[in-house]
Amino acid sequence: MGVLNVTPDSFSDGGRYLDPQRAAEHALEMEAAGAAIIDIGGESTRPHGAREVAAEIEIERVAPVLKRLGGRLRVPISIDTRKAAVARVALDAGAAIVNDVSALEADPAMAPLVATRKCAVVLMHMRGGPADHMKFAHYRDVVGEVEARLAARARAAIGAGVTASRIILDPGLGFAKRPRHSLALLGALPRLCALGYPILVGASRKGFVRVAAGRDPAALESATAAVNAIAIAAGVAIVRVHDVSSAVAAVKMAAAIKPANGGG
Ligand code: PMM
Repeated sequence: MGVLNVTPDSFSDGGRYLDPQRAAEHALEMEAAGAAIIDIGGESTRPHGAREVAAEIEIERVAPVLKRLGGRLRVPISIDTRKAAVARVALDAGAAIVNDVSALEADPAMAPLVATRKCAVVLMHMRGGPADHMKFAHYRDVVGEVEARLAARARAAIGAGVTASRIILDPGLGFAKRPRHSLALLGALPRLCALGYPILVGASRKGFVRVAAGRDPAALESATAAVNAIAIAAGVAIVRVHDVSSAVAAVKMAAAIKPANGGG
């Protein structure tokens, strides 16, 4: 899943794709580089100091990009939003997946929308909102608590009419999580995969990767690729990334090694 942030302030690519033409070109570049999904977002959710954005502003940012992409991408589009009004516009413009970092909690209209449109949905674990989630980064058993919460959100979605086979779960690395929490969750991916839903992991360039790799962009990309390879080897279905070429190489490599059938 290639990330396209149409925002002025996302932590790694904020401001680069505010021009709709440039954003659409980048989506096509990511597809050419091997992305299987393009995730478009108009609200920054970076860990510190993200500002809440009105639905109208999110729509003003993403709608022109969706319009330019209309029919030009072969891969599905995912809309990264917590707001039903934004998701509706994106679904009308052809998006196939709603990526909701609030796991359908922020907007009561979101679950019915996803259910009636029969789109896929990413339910991500977070506590609080984009502006204050780090206040809630306290756990006794981060893996157990995230696992239980994701299972509960999947049940809630099914209760609201969402088909189970359209649900994707995401531990929400870096969201209401200190680096040690994100690392513990990465160590427990087989357990999250055992919940029975495809798992999505977004590690790309996040703070806990920076802790390991430092600020050098090449080192950060290598460390991100390492996390992606490990995630795929652990059974993860989707990795959300900024640098698609490096992720495709890491994913292909990990997938090539994965079958433990003793063949050859
Ligand atoms: N991370 C960000 C934004 N949206 N969505 C999902 N499902 N999972 C994530 O980990 C996630 C997300 C923040 O990263 P960005 O600002 O680089 O997009």
